[in-house]
Amino acid sequence: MKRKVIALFLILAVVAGTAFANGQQEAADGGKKVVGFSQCDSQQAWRWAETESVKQEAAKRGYELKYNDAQAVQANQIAAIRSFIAQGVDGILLAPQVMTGFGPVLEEAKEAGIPVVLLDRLVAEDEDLFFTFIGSDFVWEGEEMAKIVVEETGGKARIAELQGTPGADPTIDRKKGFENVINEYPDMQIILSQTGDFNRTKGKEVMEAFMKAEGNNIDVIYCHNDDMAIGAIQAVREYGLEPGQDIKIYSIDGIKDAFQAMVDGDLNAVVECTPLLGPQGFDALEAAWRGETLPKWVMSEDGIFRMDEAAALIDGRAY
Ligand code: GZL
Repeated sequence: MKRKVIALFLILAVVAGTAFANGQQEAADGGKKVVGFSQCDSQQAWRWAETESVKQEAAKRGYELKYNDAQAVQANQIAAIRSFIAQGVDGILLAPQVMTGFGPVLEEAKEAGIPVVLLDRLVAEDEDLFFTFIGSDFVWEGEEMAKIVVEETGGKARIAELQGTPGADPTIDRKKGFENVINEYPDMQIILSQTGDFNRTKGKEVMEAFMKAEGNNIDVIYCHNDDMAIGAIQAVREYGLEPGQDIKIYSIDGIKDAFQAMVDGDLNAVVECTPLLGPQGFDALEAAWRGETLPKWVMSEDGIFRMDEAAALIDGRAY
C-alpha cells in the first residue's frame, strides 16, 4: 500500500511540475484556468490557422478554452465577451472584426479584473482597456509590397486594389503603407479600389467587375490578403488573361494556397502576416496573471517571399 501512495505522489508531482514548466497556472479555486477566445470570423484560411494555433496552445498548456466565432458580426463578438465575463473566465483573447465599438465591453472586462489580449488586429480604444496587442505591422506590409511592385514594374503601373474588411486596422494600414510608397511615383496609379472583405468569393466578384470595367488597362492587382488574391487569379484567368504575367498580382498573408499560386506562376510576391499567435497569446495572459506588464504591442516577425523562391519553401510552410 505504502509503495502505491508513494507512486501516486510521484505521479502527481511530475504532472504538477510539467504543468508549471509549461507556464500553466491554476485558477484561484485550484482548477484549470479558463480563457474565452472571441474570433471575428472563420471564412478564410488565415483565420482557420489562427484559431487552430490558439486551440492547440490551450490544450498544450492545459487551459479550458471557450471559443466563439462571431461570423464577421461585431455585435456577436461583444455578446460573446459579455458571456465570458459572466462566466468569470480568467482571461480573454480577442481578434476584433473592426477597430471601433469595443470600448464599453472592454471597460466591463476591466471592471471584472479580466485581462484582454488582442490578437492580430488592434482596437481604437484606450490602451488601458487591453493588456497588449499581438500582431503584425500592417503599414510595413503595405510599404514592402509597394516597393516590390515598383521594382517589378519599373515604377509604372495602373493598379487595381482589393481592400480588406472596412474599418479593420489591417485594411486601413495596408492601404496607408502601400500609398506611402507609390505616392512617390507619379506613374504608379491606383485606378480601381474596393473591398473584397478579405474573402475569396467576394474578391473574385469584385475582380470580375474590375475586369469588365478596365480589364485591358490593369497592370497590377494589390490584394490586402491571399484569399482575395486567389479569387482575383480566377477572375483574371476567366477573363482570358494570364495572372502573374499579363497582370501581376501581389498579396499579404503567406497561406499555403498563396505559395502554390506563386509556384504556379499566378502570384508574383507575398508579404507574410503570421496567424500563428496562440503561443504569444497565452504567454501574454500568463504575464498578466503574474501581475507583470508587457509593451502595448508585441509585434510579429514576418517574411517577404517572391514567386521564384516559392517552390523551395512551400513544403516547409506551417499554415
Ligand atoms: C491580419 C488579419 C487579417 C488577415 C486576413 O492580422 O487581421 O484578417 O490578413 C484576415 O486574411 O481576414
